[in-house]
Amino acid sequence: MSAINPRTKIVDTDILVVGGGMSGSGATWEAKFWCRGKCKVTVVEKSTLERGGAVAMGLSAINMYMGMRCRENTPEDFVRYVRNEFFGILREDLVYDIARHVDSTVHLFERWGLPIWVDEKTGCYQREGRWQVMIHGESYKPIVGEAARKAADEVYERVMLTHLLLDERVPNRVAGAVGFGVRDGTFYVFRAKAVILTTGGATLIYRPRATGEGLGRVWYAPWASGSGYAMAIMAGAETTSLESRLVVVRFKDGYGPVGAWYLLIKTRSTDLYGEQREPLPQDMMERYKSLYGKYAEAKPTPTTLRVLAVIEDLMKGRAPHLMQTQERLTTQEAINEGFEDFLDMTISQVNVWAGQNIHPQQRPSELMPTEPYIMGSHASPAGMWASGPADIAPPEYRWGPNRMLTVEGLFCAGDICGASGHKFSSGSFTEGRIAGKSAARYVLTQARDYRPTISSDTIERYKEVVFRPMEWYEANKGVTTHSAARVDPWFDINPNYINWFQFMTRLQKIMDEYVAGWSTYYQTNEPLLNRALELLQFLREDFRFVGAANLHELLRVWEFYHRMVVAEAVTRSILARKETRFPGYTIRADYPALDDEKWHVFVNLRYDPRTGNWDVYYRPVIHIID
Ligand code: SFD
Ligand code: AMP
Repeated sequence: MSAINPRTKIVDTDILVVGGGMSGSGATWEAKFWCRGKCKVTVVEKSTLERGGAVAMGLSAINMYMGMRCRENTPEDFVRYVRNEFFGILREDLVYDIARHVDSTVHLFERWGLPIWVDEKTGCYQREGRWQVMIHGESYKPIVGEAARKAADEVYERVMLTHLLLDERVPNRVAGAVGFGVRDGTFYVFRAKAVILTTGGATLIYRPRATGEGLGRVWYAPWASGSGYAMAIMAGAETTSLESRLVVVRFKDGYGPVGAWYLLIKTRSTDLYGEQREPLPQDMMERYKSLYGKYAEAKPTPTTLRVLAVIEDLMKGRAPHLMQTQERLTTQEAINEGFEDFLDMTISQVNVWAGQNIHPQQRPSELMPTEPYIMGSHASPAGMWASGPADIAPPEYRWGPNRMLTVEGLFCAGDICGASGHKFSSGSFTEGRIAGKSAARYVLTQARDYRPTISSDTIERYKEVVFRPMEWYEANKGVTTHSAARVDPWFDINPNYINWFQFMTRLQKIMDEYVAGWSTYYQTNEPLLNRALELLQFLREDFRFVGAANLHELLRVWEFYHRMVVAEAVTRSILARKETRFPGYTIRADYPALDDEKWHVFVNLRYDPRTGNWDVYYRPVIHIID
């Protein structure tokens, strides 16, 4: 290394938790408990524990709570609900496992100081809908993050991890991870017996609707960079259900969520001509039944179909879809609830109201389907393929400790674990607890005598790889059009390097136009997907020309590298499922109907880190709840 000479810090630990968001906090907290002083737990977060992750801005509801102490729901009820949501494609063992433990997590949050609304008549939590409870949640993440901070043996913040390390002696075994300090440029090497990936989902793989003004404003967190998926894929772990990208209907431009408006405040939404889409009109329902079979009739209407109805209105010129807020904001209580919903969770929506003179008490607000996100915790099951719990997982779903991926010693939770969505914030923390407990048992038993083998050559090689974009920039900055290009990456023209912004723009254009982004109304077909793979290959080749002027840009570069890896996996997964299973999310225009006889299976992928080849696996869907 010439111009850049970062110092190296090597950290030895037993359990490495990558990401300190909802699931990472749960994993840290629970792992520490089960270690009982006999193993070390280290958490690494690219921002801070108190404001890291999707819950950084706060939330207004906890979307997964059974209410078993009030006899409201059972875990079995929840599995049936999620089964309908995902048109039958789910790992019931994983969903059930979270459902049976989630209530205790919510009670912990309350004990730690999170204000949860209580229904004075029943003494139970105030429901938003059947599965959701209301909170005053601006400070949700600081409360949860504090628990992780107090539990962890060591906390590294402002450190972004970029690659997992595989053991050099034991095949297919994780040995740690590397990354860099985003503030001081230290090169970090973590050696561990178990690694838990909890880095959340992926936004900005697809071109967002805001491309100039409000650039980067998206519903899910803009810093959700798909790092955990990418690192696991690059290490050879199996993926699942990546063809099911999440698209949700949101208040236009501010991306305010709709749940509280429909379920708590009971607001209607309509197309431009006042026609409601819930319940679906008869003609729409008949058409959906002929295309998607029995799933179309599920109650409540599956999210994919609610989204599809809005997309079709857009296509037919019946837009804008409107949330008729003025019909319900007629009492002070409803006004308070409506405003608090956004002030707790998506302040930008209130800014849009203020900036565009929208009085929600007087006129409706436009709704819009988002660009696609890759997530395993909301109403989509995208993610990694994990081993299930010993007591309920069938043998096909159990090859190691609970939540271990197909790479030995590597665990997942939250958005990263696939085929088990609808966990939201509470379920993600719960799954983190499950993975943390499982990893603690693993390092104290099976992996007790394991010592990571990582050579100093490997460490030096990764150091070069990680900082190469800064080296490349230093070597070529003399011929740029803008010496202060950092301020305006659009106009930074250089014959030898591209910056992170240009790399991002190219990725988003490919994904939007070829892989079912919003500009094609979420539709694609086989030739488009194959062309996308070709263009992604060129993009991957050009990664060697990406330059980073400083550490902040280096962070952006690696975030978009991770997104590119996920983009390729998503494209290959959509290609591999020759039907339309999740219609409001991804439409295969060449196979527009659902085909349960042939395609009641998981679509999984594996990238081989030695050969660079991808394989597709079709895994069985086994239903274990009646
Ligand atoms: O209404 C690295 N979510 C909601 N959940 C609810 O329970 N209720 C709601 O009301 C929810 N709504 C909602 C939600 C999210 C957002 C953004 C909005 C509204 C506007 C969903 C939950 O937030 C979500 O399910 C969980 O947070 C998922 O948890 P997890 O742990 O999988 O992801 P995370 O919390 O984002 O944490 C990831 C962490 O990893 C860090 N990280 N660290 C080091 N190195 C790297 N390479 C890293 N990459 C990432 C991140 O910084 C982060 O801290 S509603 O709309 O549905
Ligand atoms: P959202 O605000 O859209 O993220 O939704 C929050 C929660 O409410 C999630 O659990 C959704 O599945 C659920 N939800 C949102 N809208 C509806 C609806 N119209 N019917 C049933 N459930 C909904």
